[in-house]
Amino acid sequence: MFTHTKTMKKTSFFLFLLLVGFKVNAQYISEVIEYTPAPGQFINTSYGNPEAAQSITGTATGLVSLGAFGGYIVFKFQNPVENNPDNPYGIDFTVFGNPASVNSAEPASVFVMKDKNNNGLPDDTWYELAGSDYFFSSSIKNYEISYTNPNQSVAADVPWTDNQNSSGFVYANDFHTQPYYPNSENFPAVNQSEYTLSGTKIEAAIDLSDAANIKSYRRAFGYADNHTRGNINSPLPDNPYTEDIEGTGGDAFDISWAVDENGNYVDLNEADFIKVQCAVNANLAWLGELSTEITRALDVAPDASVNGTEDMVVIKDLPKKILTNTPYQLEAFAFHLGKIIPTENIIWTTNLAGTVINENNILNVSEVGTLVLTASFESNPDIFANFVTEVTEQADIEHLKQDKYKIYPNPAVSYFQIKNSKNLNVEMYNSYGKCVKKILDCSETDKINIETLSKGIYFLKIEDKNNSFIKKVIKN
Ligand SMILES: [Ca+2]
Ligand SMILES: [Ca+2]
Ligand SMILES: [Ca+2]
Ligand SMILES: [Ca+2]
Repeated sequence: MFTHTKTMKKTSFFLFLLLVGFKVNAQYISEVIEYTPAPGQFINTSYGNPEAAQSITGTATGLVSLGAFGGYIVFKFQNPVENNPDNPYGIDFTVFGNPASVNSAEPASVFVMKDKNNNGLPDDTWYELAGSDYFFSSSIKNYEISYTNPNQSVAADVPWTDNQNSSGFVYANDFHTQPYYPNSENFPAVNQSEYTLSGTKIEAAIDLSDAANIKSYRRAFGYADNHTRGNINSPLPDNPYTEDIEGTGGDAFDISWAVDENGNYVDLNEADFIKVQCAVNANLAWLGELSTEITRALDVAPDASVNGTEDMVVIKDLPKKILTNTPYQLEAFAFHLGKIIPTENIIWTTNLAGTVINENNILNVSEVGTLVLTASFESNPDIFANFVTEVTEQADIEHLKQDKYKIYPNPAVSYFQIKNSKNLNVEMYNSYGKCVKKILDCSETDKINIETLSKGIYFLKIEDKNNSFIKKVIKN
């Protein structure tokens, strides 16, 4: 808990008076200094050009897309953002994205910089604000991705390679027909053959199993375009340590979460510059790439009278389905005001008999059913988090392999077939999410006729006895 001595309170009070005289009103973004998006379906449109970047300044609600992983924007406020201990829940500023629900998060990492050399430029050290997922083993620090310009006059898939030996595409879709690679007219600083973006990549928590209701689950705290808005005229920010939306909602940030390049917390009294960067590399089927949007940001004023939950447990997501007699590594962290408590132990409990969690937090379940995992503070069992997953039989494991149902030929002209298919239900969606074909009891020998469909990208929702998969097929 934060406790203040009387003298500290007095000092803060005078500081508060000073600030009120200084700021007059709440501070909004005064200047966007740099905007370098990754390729994406909104890039080079009115949501992805230099004017869009400027639209997030001031009190009006703008909209700028950062594109796929690594795209970023750098902005400042008129005055430095203070890390004032009297700020509600420690929150110093709020960034507003546009998630419509808890299932439409497009998480971005946030970094802060002090203008140490006092030249008014963001040429000093960036410190990442370590959010809830920063410490997970699946988060990759120093992730680098290189995008190659497909050099077409219309939308085309943009190939990428990363420093983890992976490659893929930012897929073109039918919604947006302009090239997705930042063009020279809007982005003269972006190399027109290839460019590289780097940052911390967090694992996507997306669910494509229902093509009509694609989900990207919200992270616990510390990411932009992650949490829905509340009352934007409220004087209070959201409390990031509760599920509910308080005050303005949006994504609340505390400068005290700043870490150095080794992941150690650093003490910063204020931030002169703020950078927001898309932190996930993922495709959302017919919705296109996961890409952060930012609408505006707000500085938070001190109010020492505000109280609320300050402790939180964060559990790393497991798959929505897990297998019996298979080891899964569990991870959970204890936070106080968003900083890891190194001395707090996590206690795991579950609802299913035959569940073992060993001293290395390896989970093994022997019974099928709905598993509810609970992780709580050892010092206070009232502070806990739950995660729910379905446990299925070992025999299902083959069905979890995405490669099993390969589409061929792909691209296809008149028909395609589905490798290994047997008793499958297949639904075919166009890029507007409309179902254009349904096939029941599909087998590998079935040639699925697409002669009458118009050219473009389609998504197949393939369901077998146990699972559903989303596959992409191109009709030429
Ligand atoms: Ca703070
Ligand atoms: Ca500087
Ligand atoms: Ca909250
Ligand atoms: Ca968004």
